[in-house]
Amino acid sequence: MEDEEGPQCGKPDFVLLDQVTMEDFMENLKLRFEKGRIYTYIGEVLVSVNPYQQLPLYGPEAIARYQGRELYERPPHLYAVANAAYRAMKRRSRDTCIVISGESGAGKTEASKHIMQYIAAVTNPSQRAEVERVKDVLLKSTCVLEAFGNARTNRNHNSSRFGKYMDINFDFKGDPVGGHIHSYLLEKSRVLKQHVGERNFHAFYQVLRGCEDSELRELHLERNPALYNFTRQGAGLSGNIEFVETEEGHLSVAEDRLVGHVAELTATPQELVLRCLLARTVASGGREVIQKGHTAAEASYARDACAKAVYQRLFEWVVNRINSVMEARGRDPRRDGKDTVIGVLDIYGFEVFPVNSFEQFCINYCNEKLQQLFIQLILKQEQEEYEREGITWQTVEYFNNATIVDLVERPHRGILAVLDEACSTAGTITDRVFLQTLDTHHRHHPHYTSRQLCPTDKTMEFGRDFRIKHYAGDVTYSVQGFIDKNRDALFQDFKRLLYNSMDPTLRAMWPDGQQDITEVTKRPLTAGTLFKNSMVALVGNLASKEPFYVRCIKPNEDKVAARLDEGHCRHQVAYLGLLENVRVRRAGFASRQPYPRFLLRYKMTCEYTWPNHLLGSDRAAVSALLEQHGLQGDVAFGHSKLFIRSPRTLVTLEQSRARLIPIIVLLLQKAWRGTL
Ligand code: AD9
Ligand code: MG
Repeated sequence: MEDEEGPQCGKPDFVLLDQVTMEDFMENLKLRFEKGRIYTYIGEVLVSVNPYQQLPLYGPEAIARYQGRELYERPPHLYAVANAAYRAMKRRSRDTCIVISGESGAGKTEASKHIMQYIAAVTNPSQRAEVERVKDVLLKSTCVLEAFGNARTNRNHNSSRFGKYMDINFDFKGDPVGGHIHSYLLEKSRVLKQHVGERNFHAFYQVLRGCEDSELRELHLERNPALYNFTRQGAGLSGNIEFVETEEGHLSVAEDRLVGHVAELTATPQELVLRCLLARTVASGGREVIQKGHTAAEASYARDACAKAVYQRLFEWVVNRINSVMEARGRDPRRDGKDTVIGVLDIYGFEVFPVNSFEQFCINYCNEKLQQLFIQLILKQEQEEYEREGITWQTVEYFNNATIVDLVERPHRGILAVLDEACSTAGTITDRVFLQTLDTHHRHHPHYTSRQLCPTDKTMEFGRDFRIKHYAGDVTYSVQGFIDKNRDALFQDFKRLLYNSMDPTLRAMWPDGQQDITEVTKRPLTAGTLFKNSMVALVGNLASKEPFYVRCIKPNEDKVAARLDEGHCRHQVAYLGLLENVRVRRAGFASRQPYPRFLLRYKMTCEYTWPNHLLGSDRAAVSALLEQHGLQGDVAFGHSKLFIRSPRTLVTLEQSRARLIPIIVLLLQKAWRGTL
């Protein structure tokens, strides 16, 4: 095989390691990485290390090598996983999903793009126009979503600031006929504020850079991003609406001209814009309403809330637009049957910054949920497989992060519930009080601590920080702004203003602006609860599909090519539970392989099976092969697969194979040259 890996590239599957220790695991990972082999399996799970350089692994030729092959036939690759998910979907008409996880910068988004490209490349051989159209939207949508939803952070220059789950619908021919994107919690606070060294969403810079001069004039924008608070760090005034308060407490806008620009761009009356900026409407019992003037601080808060909401709704609008053009069109479900689906999940990775807020809390909670799913599915799958194949086995214990998930989402006492409670108590509860309540509830929780509970720990600030021992590491969160961000309030005045815009697109983004202030009494769900609900739904959805996993590893913190920091990777291998994954995979049985696959790899080691066997069934051939090696006592024969108990057996077979390969290659070369 032209791209067969030799032993110098290490083991293509961690299950083949002699022993499952961190040392052996790391040695193999490192060896492979040095040889440009960034992909390695654990059974059907793909481990991927970000190379931080372009490797010649992708493109049409590589795709062709994987197309229609079984997972084991070629060296480990994303294409093989995409292909396996696709074939499982097609063969068994089962919905499948590919879950890509790993910390920020580990290569999840890049992986999801390669998977999409693979699927696009291998489908629609008959070039149906409608399918081509859907594929085109699928591929191009990524770029648009990245413009609006990605930004440079200190951990990743192109960091996803939203979660994305994309379903691709396939018809009975196995061609993509539609798709749907779910987006999760965009980090909209970034619109206003970025940490030092970070940037706003790419779209802002792209507009300033890419628009013609005339377009910029129409938008009342200058090309230089340093002019705007949104697009540069630090303080500054020009180009941004600021408020001035007179000594008598009268509030006005510093530059009227800017209010005019907002009115023009949102197609709303200038005096209404001004009123929304300076005051809010409140219901004063019954149907009566009054105008209540803002303080300067309230006005700034309201302006910021509006800016964030406008951006968030714009983002949602973009997602909805993409969805509407990807909807499966012109299908007759009675004739065409049910679509099957491949879901691809690419969500923001676990992250730790010097200061972590509500956003990091949500992102890391999301990663806990996905880790939990991984644990459950891996275990479940194993059990089901043994059952299906008629083999008895013993359950293996391994670390379970359920307790951390519980700390966050448990009803009544969980962090999100306590936060909601704080938010529903109008105005009186401060972030500090919220923290105290957390301390009371969780003082004995093994994964929770704070400065109050641990006074000697100076890495946390008293009355401000709490720390969660996440599965992936400790993260200290500052409670500052938690209540505010969770409540996520926006004055109804802005909603109404934008609902009444003359611009139909803008208007359509604000349907809730229709409501009258006296009707708006029901408290909307908080950001945290909405996020939790969407995570629960996501996990339920993924669990209902046949999962394929890609576990991404970030090789170093400096984003440099060809350097694998051992300590850094060790940590990820540990928290991703990869060793446990290998152990579970080997528990009882180190390996299981369908009979044809086993033969393909080892048939050269036995005279009865090389080059082809005449033994009636593959199972009988495998049996003969094992007997010749004296290994028959170490295996169990399942209905369709061979289960191998000890890794030594595999090692013996591997060694035998490695000894023979050079001889066979030599023979083949001779045969080819006609000298045999
Ligand atoms: V985050 O959680 O969204 O912050 P990701 O998505 O895990 O993160 P991403 O895919 O964006 O990370 O990868 C980060 C960078 O690593 C990319 O911008 C590339 O420069 C680089 N990268 C990742 N994967 C590959 C690859 N297979 N080949 C080459 C890669 N470069
Ligand atoms: Mg990403």
